[in-house]
Amino acid sequence: MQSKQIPVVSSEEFRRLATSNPRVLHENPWIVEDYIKAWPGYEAWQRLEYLESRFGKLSAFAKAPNFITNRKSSLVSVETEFSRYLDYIRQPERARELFAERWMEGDYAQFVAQDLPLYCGTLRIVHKADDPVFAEVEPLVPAPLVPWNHALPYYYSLFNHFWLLVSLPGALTPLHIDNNGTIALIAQLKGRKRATLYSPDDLRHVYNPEVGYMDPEHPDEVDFPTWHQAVKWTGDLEVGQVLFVGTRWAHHVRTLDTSISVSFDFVDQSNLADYAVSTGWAEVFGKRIKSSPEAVRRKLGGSVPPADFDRLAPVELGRRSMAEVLRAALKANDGSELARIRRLYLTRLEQCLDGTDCTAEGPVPSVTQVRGSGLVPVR
Ligand SMILES: O=C(O)CCC(=O)C(=O)O
Ligand SMILES: [Fe+2]
Repeated sequence: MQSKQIPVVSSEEFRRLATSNPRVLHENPWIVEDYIKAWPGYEAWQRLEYLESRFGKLSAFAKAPNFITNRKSSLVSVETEFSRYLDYIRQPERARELFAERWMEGDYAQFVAQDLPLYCGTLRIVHKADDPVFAEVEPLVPAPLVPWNHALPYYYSLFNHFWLLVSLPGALTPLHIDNNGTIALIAQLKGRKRATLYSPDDLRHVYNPEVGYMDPEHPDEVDFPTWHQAVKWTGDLEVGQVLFVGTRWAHHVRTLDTSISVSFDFVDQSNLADYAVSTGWAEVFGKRIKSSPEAVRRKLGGSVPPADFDRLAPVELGRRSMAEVLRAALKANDGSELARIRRLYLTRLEQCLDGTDCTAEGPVPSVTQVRGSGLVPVR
């Protein structure tokens, strides 16, 4: 098996690379240094006390591991408040008392037997594009990258994420792909994490539709007979560094020290087409419309025939409704950058809806991810 080190570059070097190659984030993973040290909140976000004062009241799910992506793995989970989870981070030996009566999947005995820290790895700290939280962590991406998330309707409520992740040594995020063709970044504020990645071309070696994703730390020869043909990209992410994961790159992350990170999924000029045809957001949107047709019908101005709410599959309904939302937003076409992005999104979505082409740019394996106890489209 071939192994490669994820390149570490300064933000200046990254600027040069990305300026000359708009697909730089998709060809291999990158670790970019230093630019997050200029965030207004950089120092505050390194302190658990600050994060507790800011987000302690949020409800939180903590799981061991973070989620599962292989049918043969199991998971335990608790539902709690983020402040209580931070008590656990400070004093993991108090897990039994802190989470008594709070086990959702499995129980304390199973948790002890698994010998894996609970991980609150999906704490949602923003709900909309203009959330004030963003001001503390600006810029989320280095120049010359320009995220287009703010132009995509409902982006932050359709399973795309900006999350705060606090974890103990040994905490595990198993191999997976982020939803919706997004590019992911993991920005490291405290402690270290070890990342292992595989390219979209190598997915067929590390993903088996019958079972799920491989465990890169203990490859199973029977379920993944060609795993050694895949190139394994590895790197240790240190404080002040940011890991970039391109569209459909599979990633596995092991926390090495008590750690604080944020993870952010984004869309820019390089992956808008992938986002437009992804089934993830469309399914979430379609299901939401099915469960609240009245509210949505009002919003759509009656442009999607009422009969379609029941008749269409969620993905199809989600796509059609998004096309309507975009057309309505574009009515007052003002020539702005926002309008230009929405026009591109709509054009790609219409190509998919008229049956011409729903395939994404790169190879698209029909992957699913097991998240918690349910199967969801790959994220
Ligand atoms: O930092 C980690 O544990 C992995 C985070 C991640 O891959 C995600 O949030 O999608
Ligand atoms: Fe991820």
